[in-house]
Amino acid sequence: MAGSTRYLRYIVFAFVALIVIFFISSSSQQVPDYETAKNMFKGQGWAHTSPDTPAAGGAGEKEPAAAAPPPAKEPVPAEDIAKTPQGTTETGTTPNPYANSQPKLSGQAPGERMNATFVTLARNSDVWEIARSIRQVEDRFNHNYGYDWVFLNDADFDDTFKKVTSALTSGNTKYGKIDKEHWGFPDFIDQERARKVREDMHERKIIYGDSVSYRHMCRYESGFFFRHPLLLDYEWYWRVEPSIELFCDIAYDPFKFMKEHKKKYSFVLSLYEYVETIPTLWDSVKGFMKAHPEHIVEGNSMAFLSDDGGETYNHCHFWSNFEIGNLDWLRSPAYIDYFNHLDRDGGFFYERWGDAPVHSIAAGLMLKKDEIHFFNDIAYYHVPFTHCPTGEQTRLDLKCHCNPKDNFDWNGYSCTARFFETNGMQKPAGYEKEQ
Ligand SMILES: Nc1nc2c(ncn2[C@@H]2O[C@H](COP(=O)(O)OP(=O)(O)OP(=O)(O)O)[C@@H](O)[C@H]2O)c(=O)[nH]1
Ligand SMILES: [Mg+2]
Repeated sequence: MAGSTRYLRYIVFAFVALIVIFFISSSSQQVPDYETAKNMFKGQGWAHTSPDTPAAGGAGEKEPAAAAPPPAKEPVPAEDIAKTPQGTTETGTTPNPYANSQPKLSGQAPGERMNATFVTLARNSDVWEIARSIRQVEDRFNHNYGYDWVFLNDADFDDTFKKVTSALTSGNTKYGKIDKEHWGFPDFIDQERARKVREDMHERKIIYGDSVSYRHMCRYESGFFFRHPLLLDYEWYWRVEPSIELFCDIAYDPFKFMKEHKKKYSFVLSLYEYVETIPTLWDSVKGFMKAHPEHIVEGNSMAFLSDDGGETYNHCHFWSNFEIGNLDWLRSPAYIDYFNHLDRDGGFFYERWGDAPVHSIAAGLMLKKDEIHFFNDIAYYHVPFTHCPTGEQTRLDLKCHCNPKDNFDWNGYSCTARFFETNGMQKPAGYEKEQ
């Protein structure tokens, strides 16, 4: 009897051991967390050589408790935001009849989520181009995280757009219509003068030089998207345009990286702006600096923007079709004063100021150097430029499918080397071979 009890005990013990082994092996198949991903870069002379990146054991070692996002120093009073015409029926969410037609994956990556969303400005006609972008963002990153996606349009989104995009995304989708006052000529713009400029730019074959809608788009991205009612709920955004490509896995949460490392703005590609589109932008910026010296921070990136201490602009900018950034910064009094100053000078219509130099100059002057981050490990394409990560091991670890020869970073037309130099950062190992 004692013998059979012992056998029974052995059987129960073996059974329990099998259950434990099963749980251990299934949990090891989870997506690598931020720490694991960070370790992938160890020894490559990259992630740990930049002054941006903490030494092992520094910040980011422990998951902080889910904390409320820190408020902007002086948040724009709600009534000021409300002054922008958000209360009208034009804005807000367009009902999405397809929102729950597919089961949504909540995302399997462990850890907390940031208060963050993807944001896309698009027309209904962009549906198949944005579908390609969404598929890549989901496959390479978001299917593990399930972040929301906000779509904005100056017209109503149609059913096809909503159906296709909500089927492709793992997080919630929201569809907003842009208020007419944010997508149109402000009353202080001389329409006749603006029309002549467009004609002249058409003659001179300046890309999008004759387009009214492109100008509304650039002004909207410069000064309004972050104030759309659908964006007010979020602290972080990641801008995604139609027809982009992501070439590598993103094995950690870039939103979380931004927050943990106190970043406010980030980029993957930088270049020189087409001078004809911004002849007086820097004059306007100088006017702003004079009117609001209190907004210009110490330890800024003026050396990235100017070769003569601020007298002239060297046209370097971060390419804003990719951005991960902090919405509270864009909604801060400093940024709003900056945008309003530029807007009054009229260059969105009397020239063809792009949102890329507008955002970049703001980040360069109103953020500290180390609040701007370059994501070497996010491999990206928007016609015609590619950012393919420098460093073979990084590309292999992240299952990249870009050709390193296409990497624009160390090309003479890129400003990324300048970014490294002005920030006193060591360039990624192996960059010389990829020039
Ligand atoms: N709703 C809406 N979205 C627009 C309009 N024009 C541009 N967009 C969107 O604004 C973003 C930037 O426009 P793009 O046409 O891509 O401008 P770009 O990147 O400078 O130029 P491309 O080389 O053509 O990509 C994209 O997400 C477009 O879908 C418009 O008139 N209405
Ligand atoms: Mg584009």
